[in-house]
Amino acid sequence: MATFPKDFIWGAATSSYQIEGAAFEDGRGASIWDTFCKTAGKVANGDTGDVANDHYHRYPEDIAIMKELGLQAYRFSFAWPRMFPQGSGAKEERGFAFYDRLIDELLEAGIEPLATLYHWDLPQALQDKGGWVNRDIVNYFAEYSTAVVERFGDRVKKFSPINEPWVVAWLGHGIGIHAPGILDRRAAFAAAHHTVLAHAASTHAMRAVRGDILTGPVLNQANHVADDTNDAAQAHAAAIADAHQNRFWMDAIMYGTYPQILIDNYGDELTSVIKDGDMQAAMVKNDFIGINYYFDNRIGKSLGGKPEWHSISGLFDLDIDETPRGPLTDMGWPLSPEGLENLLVRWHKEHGDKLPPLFITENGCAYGDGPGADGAVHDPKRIDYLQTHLKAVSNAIAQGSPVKGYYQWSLMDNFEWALGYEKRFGIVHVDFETQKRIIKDSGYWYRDQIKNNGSTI
Ligand code: PNW
Repeated sequence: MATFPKDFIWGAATSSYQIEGAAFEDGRGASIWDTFCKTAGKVANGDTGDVANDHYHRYPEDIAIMKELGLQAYRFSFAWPRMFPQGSGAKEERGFAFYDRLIDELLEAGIEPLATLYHWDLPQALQDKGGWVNRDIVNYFAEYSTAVVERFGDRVKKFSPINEPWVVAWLGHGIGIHAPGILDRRAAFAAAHHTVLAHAASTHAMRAVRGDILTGPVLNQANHVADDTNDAAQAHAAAIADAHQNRFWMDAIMYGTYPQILIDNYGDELTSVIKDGDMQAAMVKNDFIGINYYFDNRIGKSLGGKPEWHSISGLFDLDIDETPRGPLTDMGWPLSPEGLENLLVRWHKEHGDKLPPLFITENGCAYGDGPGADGAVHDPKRIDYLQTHLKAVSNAIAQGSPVKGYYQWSLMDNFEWALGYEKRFGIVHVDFETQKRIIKDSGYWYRDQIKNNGSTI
């Protein structure tokens, strides 16, 4: 049995490039993902977001599905290049008008929007000026943030500036498996610092337009768990990993500091981009913190110089065995629901009353189940994943962690970035040939939990 507060918010999430399609319609400018997808060898099967789920045209059907599932809230993102094809300056009214239609239809269906301003589809024109590595991005992002709240702030009351700045910095600029595909630790530290400044600048810009909106970051967090905490190398690796993934943004936003261990180990790669006053500017009061949680990372013994599983550790000069243990999802990610509970309790203990309300802004898993002979999609492993993670959320709440809502990732199967359409995270199945949607068993299961406020979890 699980218990959730009466006003707990039950939602699901998507992002613009992953579902919208219509990549060349109504004046939309190119984004860095358009460019990346067309670069040979970057995305599985040569997949692109050109059509994706065709949500740009099928959003009424998708909202009808949300309604059928009983979703109370929907987290989506704006495509910056739809509204500012060149990133700044001239506006494209047809882009703004699309989001008017989407938001109005959501409200009509009684579904509360939570809008992300940046879920990785940077206007290519801004990348051509250096993108996240160029400090000017802070002003461009603030200008865009102002325009968004001026237009939509009458109807959208929850905003989040940047989705997963860790991924922007480290997958985009460190190991280059995401757009813009840069492999350079120094560039990644610069991008990371600029996401911190851009978060603060965007928050202030949005609040200057309206006082009645709630804003907060969305951070992808994980525990980094050493097999043997008495092993000095493992303990060191765990501390570095925790610092660059979790504490970098938490400490900056809450206290205006970066973890000393990063400064000690990477020196001017980080400090050279910090200007006087930056760290004071970084500190910003958030109305909530969004946490995206998928899995914990294992930190094992030295491999003798060859980091195995994913190469972020290699980038940080950490020689550890990261091979995950136990059953894996289609992403190769392990199952660690206890990690979600630990994380939520950790922030509550560390920050106490200073910690704003938390939302789980993403949580979910990829499994490839498709329609069976009966036409239904049976995905018991996804149900199990959602059940165990929601139980973890309820356990954390019982220990005092201020979690106020949960947005499942993802409403529907979609373009899973460099892994293309093969990895299916949806509680709704999508046939990408026909665009037919089928609610999976997990979708019906989630509908029942929403109805009961999770009381049978
Ligand atoms: C998130 N990791 O990305 C994104 O916000 C979604 O757009 C994405 O579809 C979803 O998770 C599933 O991947 C992540 O390497 C990408 O730890 C990579 C990691 C975590 C989250």
